[in-house]
Amino acid sequence: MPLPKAELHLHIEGTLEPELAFELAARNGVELPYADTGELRKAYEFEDLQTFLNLYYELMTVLRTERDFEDLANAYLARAAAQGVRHAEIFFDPQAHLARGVGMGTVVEGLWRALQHSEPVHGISTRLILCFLRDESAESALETLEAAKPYLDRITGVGLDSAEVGHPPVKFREVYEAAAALGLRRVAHAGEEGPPEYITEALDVLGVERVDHGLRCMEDEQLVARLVRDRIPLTLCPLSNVRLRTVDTLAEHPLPAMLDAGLMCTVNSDDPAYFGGYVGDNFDAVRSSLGLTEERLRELARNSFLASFLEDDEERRAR
Ligand code: ES4
Ligand code: ZN
Repeated sequence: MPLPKAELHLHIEGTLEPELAFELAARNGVELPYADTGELRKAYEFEDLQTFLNLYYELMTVLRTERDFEDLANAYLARAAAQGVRHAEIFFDPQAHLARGVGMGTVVEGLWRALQHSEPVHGISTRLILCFLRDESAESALETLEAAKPYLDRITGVGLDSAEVGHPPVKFREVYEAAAALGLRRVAHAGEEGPPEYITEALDVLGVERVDHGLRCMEDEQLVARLVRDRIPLTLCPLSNVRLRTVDTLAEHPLPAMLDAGLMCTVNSDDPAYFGGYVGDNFDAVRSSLGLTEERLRELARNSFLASFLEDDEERRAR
């Protein structure tokens, strides 16, 4: 039996497996510039975050209808359930779809069709987190939040993702203030490729409760002390860091040092279809490459529930 766990850093568009991409391409009459899944898989060699994002945005053009988003989410939930996931807080990138003429309603309603039945079918409770693309303008983020207003009963929080360097959190101050005023929870990617200052800024300016990645906090002792003191959860994604060359090898991942420093770490899959594994595979990988003890692994699983947006009673039931 895999350890029961919550997944807190998961881009639903990053769960699009090559087989489903080709199936949806055929269903929707979308041409992909790859002959077959084998040829597509050869494109999964990334230099950095941007080279990955190029493929991520290209492939997601096959997602067009509510049914496509429903099928995508169901495929993820089935795989996650098999790896012990009991709760999932799922990111989605509406701007990447709105730009292609796919409406907010299509995305949210489609995902909802799967999430609605997730507890009875997969044994996974879920939340949705709408992410703003930080390489798009602040105005575009505000328009996106506006477009989400009819669906706020289905959306728990907002996040910030896509190309980090050159797009500091402060750019999104206004939209995060508006999101907070609407009662939305706040998270942001920070310190993946960007400097530790972006983590500080996400906390101070955006008011985030959780930091996605946060890996580069280790370059700033005072920041580490603050994150430890305030028990700010970090959603780490070890296989993602290796594939995007944020760390050279898994054996050199700072996770053990981060746990030793007292940081509240969680382990997640990020974009599992692209980075070589789902969340259980990330747990297996850190166990074998980093020699984490069973107690450490249980701590990571426990942290995932504590760091989630579940209420206390729901959280106890889930784990
Ligand atoms: C992402 Cl790994 C990563 N980083 C930033 N933005 C993203 N969107 C999807 N995956
Ligand atoms: Zn991410």
